Amino acid sequence: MKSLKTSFFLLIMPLWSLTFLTAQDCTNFCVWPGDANNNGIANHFDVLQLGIASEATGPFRADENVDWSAKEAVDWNQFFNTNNANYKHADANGDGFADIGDIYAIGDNFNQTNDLYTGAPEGNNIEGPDLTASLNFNSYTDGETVTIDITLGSPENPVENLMGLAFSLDIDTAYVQQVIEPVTWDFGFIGPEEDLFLFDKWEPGISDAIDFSFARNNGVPINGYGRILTVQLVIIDDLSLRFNEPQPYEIKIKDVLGIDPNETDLLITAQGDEATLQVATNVKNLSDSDIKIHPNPFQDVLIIEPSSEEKIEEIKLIDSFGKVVFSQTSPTQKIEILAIPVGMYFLYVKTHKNHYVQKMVKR
Ligand SMILES: [Ca+2]
Ligand SMILES: [Ca+2]
Repeated sequence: MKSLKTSFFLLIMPLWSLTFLTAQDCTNFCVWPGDANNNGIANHFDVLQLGIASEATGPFRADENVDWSAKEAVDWNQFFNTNNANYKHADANGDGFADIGDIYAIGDNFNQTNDLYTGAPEGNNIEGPDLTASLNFNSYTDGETVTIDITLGSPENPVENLMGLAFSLDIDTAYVQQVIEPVTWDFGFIGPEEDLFLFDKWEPGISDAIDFSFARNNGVPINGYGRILTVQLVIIDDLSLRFNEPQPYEIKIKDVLGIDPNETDLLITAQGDEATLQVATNVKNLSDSDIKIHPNPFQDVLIIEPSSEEKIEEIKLIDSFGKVVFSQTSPTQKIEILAIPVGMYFLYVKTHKNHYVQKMVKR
C-alpha cells in the first residue's frame, strides 16, 4: 500500500510542478491567449493574424488554458510582419494548430490588455475603396427594427487582394434597445463560410460600437465588391416618452483595417448613414386613460384597475437604459415585479386600441 502511494506521488509530482512553473514563470516572449498580433490586447484585429497563420502548426503549450495570463510557449517557425510577432501567438488555445479553435479565446478575453498595450489605434480611415453602412429607411419610430447593410467596395472601386478586414460599427446605443443576434454574414463576395474566420462582438453598456472582423482562412485573398453583412437592431420602445421631437440617428463605421497577404494596410474608407427617429404620435399618457395602475412609487406589487372601455393586451416595464425588465400579456389585477433595482422606469400599457406610458418609481 505504501509503495503504491509513493509511486503515485512520483508520477504526479513532475506534472504538477511543470504546470505550476509554466503558469507562474513566463516573463519573456510569452503568449497571451487571444492576442495573436502580440500588441497587448485581445480584440477583433487579432482575427486578421489568425487568418494569416491559418493551417500553420508548431509546438503545443504545456499550459493550454486560455485565461488571460502570460503563457510559456516555444517559438514556431514563422513570424508575422505585424510587430514581428511569432506565429505561436495565434495559437490561443495552445494546441499546436492555428485554426478556428483559437477564435473563441479572442472573444473570451476581448479587450483584455497587458503591459505591451500602448493604446495606439489599430484601424484608420484612409482613402480607398468604401466600406459603407446603410440604413434601410430614412426614418424609424418607437420599437421599430432597423436593418443595416454593410457593403465593401463598388464596381468602380473594388477591393483587391484582401485577406481580412476588421472594423467597428457605431450604432448610437442611446437609441438602441437590442441588437438582434446573430448578425447575418453575406457569403456571396467574401467567400463561403468554410473559407472564413468570422467574428463579432458587442458589449452593451460598455461600448457604443459593434466590433467585426473576418479573415480568409485558406491563404487565398479575394477581389471584388458587394454586401458583406447585415445587422438588425431595435429602436428603444420609449422614444416618444424621452423626446418630444424627431431625433437624428447616425451610424458610423470607424477603425477600419483591411490587410493583404503581406499584412499591408489596404486603405479602406469608412462611410456611414443617417436617418431620423420619428416620435410616435399614438402613445398617450396613462393618466389620460381610465386605466388605473398604482401605487407609484411601488415596491413589488402593482394593482391594475382596468377600464371597461379598453382591454389590456400587454404591460411592460422598461428601465432607463431601454431594457425591458418585466413584461406580461393579459395581465391580472395584481402583478408582482420582483428583483429589479430601485430607480425610475417607464410603464407601457398596450390595449386593443391604444398605447399608454407612465413614469414609475421603484422603491
Ligand atoms: Ca492584439
Ligand atoms: Ca490552436
